Amino acid sequence: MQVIATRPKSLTDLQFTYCPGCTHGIAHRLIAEAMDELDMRNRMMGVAPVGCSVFAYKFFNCDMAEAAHGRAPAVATGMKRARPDMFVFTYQGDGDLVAIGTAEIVHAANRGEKISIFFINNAIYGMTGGQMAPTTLPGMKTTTSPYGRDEKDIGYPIRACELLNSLVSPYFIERVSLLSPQEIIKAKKAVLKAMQYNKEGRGFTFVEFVSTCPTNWGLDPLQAREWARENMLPYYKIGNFRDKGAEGGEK
Ligand SMILES: Cc1ncc(C[n+]2csc(CCOP(=O)(O)OP(=O)(O)O)c2C)c(N)n1
Ligand code: SF4
Repeated sequence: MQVIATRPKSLTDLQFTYCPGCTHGIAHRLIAEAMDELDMRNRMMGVAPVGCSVFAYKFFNCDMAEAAHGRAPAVATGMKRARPDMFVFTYQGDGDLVAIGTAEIVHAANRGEKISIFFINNAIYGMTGGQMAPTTLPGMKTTTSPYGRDEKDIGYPIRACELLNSLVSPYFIERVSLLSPQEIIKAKKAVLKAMQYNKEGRGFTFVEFVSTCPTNWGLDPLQAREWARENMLPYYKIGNFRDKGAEGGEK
């Protein structure tokens, strides 16, 4: 019998703990497939975040560490500097990366650490019950913004790719979405590119996934995808922001 799809070797056999329709599992799979295809697993070290993906250290079948909330880029920096022969990535939600971890991500990017960051933007704090995140959209209702985010009071949502793109050092920055099979195929290409650059030791690579949290958005999985398409994609525009490899190398 011809095998056309298997579970990536870079994922363990454990069943994911994510809610039905959550895009965390898709992002895990894309990263694991890239690790397999680029033959990086035996030299890969990942850093898991705090949030719904706190158990990422159980799901990825490579060396993994767990960082305190927001600190993954700092932990990854230490790992990569201590073991430059290894490949290092972090996996972080938006509460983790652009709230409590804002300083860590900005400075790791600014230093041009040779690590990959995979950033899951679902516009909300998922694990803790749907509180407002820095990425929550204007007018969006959450448990801590029951009348909708008021940008005059709270400020506008932070766009991580655009923020990091203001820095000189990052090597690769791209925002992708996980809302349809076609978009997932495109997302895979960005993950592969980030991982390839990681393998070649080129520099700091960052991929943001526009994601869904059906549970805390109070929608079913299909409605959540449509909601994200209508509301998130106009604000979080898909595209490549930086690719120094395509520009012919280091600037
Ligand atoms: C220092 C610290 N502050 C707060 C928390 C509580 N906390 C756990 S997960 C989380 C938010 C997670 O949201 P996000 O990073 O967006 O990930 P998601 O669950 O949506 O995937 C918070 C505030 C914590 N664990 N540690
Ligand atoms: S709460 Fe949201 S982000 Fe967390 S697993 Fe469920 S759907 Fe995914």
